[in-house]
Amino acid sequence: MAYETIIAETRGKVGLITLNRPKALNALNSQVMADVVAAANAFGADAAIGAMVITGSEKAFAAGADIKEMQSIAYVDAYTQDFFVGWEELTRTRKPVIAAVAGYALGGGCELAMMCDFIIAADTAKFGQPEITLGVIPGMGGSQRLTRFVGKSKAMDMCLTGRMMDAAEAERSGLVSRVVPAAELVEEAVKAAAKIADFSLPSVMMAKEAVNRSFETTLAEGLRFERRLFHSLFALEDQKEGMAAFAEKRKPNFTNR
Ligand code: CO8
Repeated sequence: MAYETIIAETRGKVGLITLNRPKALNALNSQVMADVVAAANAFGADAAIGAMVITGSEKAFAAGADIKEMQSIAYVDAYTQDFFVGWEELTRTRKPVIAAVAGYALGGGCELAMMCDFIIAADTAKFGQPEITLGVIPGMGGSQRLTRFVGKSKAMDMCLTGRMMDAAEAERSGLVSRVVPAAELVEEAVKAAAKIADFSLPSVMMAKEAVNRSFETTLAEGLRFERRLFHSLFALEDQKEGMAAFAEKRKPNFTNR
């Protein structure tokens, strides 16, 4: 399907979404939100797809929400329309989503990356929550998700000063899972997604659900939830296949059943 502001394509079992507003450094307007959510939902519903990658350009993953679209919004409209709540739909995608970030991931761009399941950064990546410089604050999860990723002190530093973090600092502080050379970013992210897509989809989905639950509940409840999911995997043919393949020293042939 053709979209206005993104390119959606498949690489084997991987759905690749590339933000494509080069003249605005991939600033996130309402159309980008609609396109990304629609593409993620389409890949989510496609049985041939096991994982997704969201990326931008070499210069910018996304330089934030579209300031020019936002600047004249009236409070009453922002509130009654629950401005940008639509991005939350992306976080309900049940298949894994990897953010592949090169260049600027600022404001809503950093927040979009953090909505994904993990972030692979190019050595050129720069993360920041510069909303304070515009007289506002993060509005797509920056104050909440960044704090969970990097802790209070660094999150406060980023949100209050608006400074940027480079890829090395982002890796050191746990914001990104790995840093790769810029020229290999998309290839590495697609490779990671392809690896995930080769595993048994139900177990991949449960792993994602279990890790995400740790953000929303107590340790005791989370451990119980994880154990119940673990038990339920023994109802799958893929558990029998995966363990038989190990015992027989061969590669498993998962069927997602
Ligand atoms: N919105 C709209 N247009 C943008 C944005 C943006 N966020 N960022 C860049 N652009 C445009 C520029 O206006 C420029 O357009 P034009 O050529 O027509 O003038 C073009 O992209 C290229 O940008 P620059 O010329 O500025 O490129 P530089 O290389 O000189 O600078 C920077 C790159 C440093 C990234 C710079 O563009 C910049 O500072 N951008 C803004 C960064 C920012 O403040 N982001 C936060 C935005 S606010 C936000 O994200 C809030 C999220 C929460 C919303 C949720 C609501 C509920």
